Amino acid sequence: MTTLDDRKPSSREPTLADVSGPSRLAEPDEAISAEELQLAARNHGIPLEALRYDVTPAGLHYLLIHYDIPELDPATHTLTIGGAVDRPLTVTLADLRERQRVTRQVTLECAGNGRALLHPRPVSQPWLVEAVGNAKWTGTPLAPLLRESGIDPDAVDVVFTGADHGVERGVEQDYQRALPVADALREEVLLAYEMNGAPLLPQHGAPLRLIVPGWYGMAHVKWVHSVELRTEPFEGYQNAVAYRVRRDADDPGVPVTRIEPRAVVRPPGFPDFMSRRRVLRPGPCLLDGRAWSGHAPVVAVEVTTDGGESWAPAELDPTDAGDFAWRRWRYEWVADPGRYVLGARATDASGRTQPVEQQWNRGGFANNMVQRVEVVVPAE
Ligand SMILES: Nc1nc2c(c(=O)[nH]1)N[C@H]1C(S)=C(S)[C@@H](COP(=O)(O)O)O[C@H]1N2
Ligand SMILES: [Mo]
Repeated sequence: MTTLDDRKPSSREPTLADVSGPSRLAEPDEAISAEELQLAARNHGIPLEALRYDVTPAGLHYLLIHYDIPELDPATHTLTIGGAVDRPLTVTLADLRERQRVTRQVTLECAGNGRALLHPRPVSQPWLVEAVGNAKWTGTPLAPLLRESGIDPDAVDVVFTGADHGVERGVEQDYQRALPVADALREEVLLAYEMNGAPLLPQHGAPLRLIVPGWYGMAHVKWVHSVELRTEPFEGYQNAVAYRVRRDADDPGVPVTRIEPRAVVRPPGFPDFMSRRRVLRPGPCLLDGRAWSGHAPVVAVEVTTDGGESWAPAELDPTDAGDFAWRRWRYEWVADPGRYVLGARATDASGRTQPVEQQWNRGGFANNMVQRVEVVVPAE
């Protein structure tokens, strides 16, 4: 593993580049490093058994925090709306709470979900399939506030700035992400101050975060304090450098936006402590899990017990949770003694579905390869 000292030749003055290397791919047989483990310990995934809950309890929801959780006081926190507007606004949390109040169930998934399963592995937060959660977010719609500020007709992007600060590949920055104006004006987009009926927890963006239903996690800016309209496309790091699907380092790539369809299996039976492989008693067994897509509602889920060789249709539970919440699926299986590799595949109303083989890209983004759950059914 490269250490800080390896990168610090004594012959020159230190720079920000000394704290972070370039983005890189792991060598073919390179094990997960202590740096990746450090990120994995900070940014936990949902324990897959928690797929049992329609609404993910806050402490079981996945987490992704690029820098440090900032310290913000809800009593004095303000949100400014400025830039290319006629009437710049500053509102307090109390002002936001007096506005229209909306609660929406939204499935959040990190764009890097699945990254650590890719070959070669992009070195970053090493997610397997657990970077997902489905919560009830309460707040006020963003669009009316934008309209009240009088958007310049030439505005193209809306930049959201969080209070967290850090450095990434040598670039010092506040966490900032832009949305095209039309996407920011969607009626579903919320400035959220509650999660599952309680004030936001520090790690989930307290006291205020953006919720962009249907989009991968990076768009849902936490600890947001500034909203700025721009008449030129935003070229900040998290839009122009990170979060692009690229074939190689020179490819300008395409921006990561909406969530690709995915179904996950709630692992049946009980696990081995180290390997997490499952042990299941022979006989009838209900397989279930969750499925979601940010493009269009999920219309079908299929199940495999042989690692994707053959597929059988699952049933979708009825739902009133809205188009941006995951949906439960179920499948009646009879487990005969043997070894199995379980997985599920979602298809949405736009026709998008999931590949069995990896769709590789440099950052490991938007990878919705079918999950593999290894199960052993011992003969009794
Ligand atoms: N300010 C700020 N907002 C942020 C992030 C961040 O590091 N800073 N991480 C983003 C990413 S990459 C994801 S996946 C989601 C995770 O949200 P959660 O931790 O509430 O699940 O927050 C997004 N919003
Ligand atoms: Mo993310």
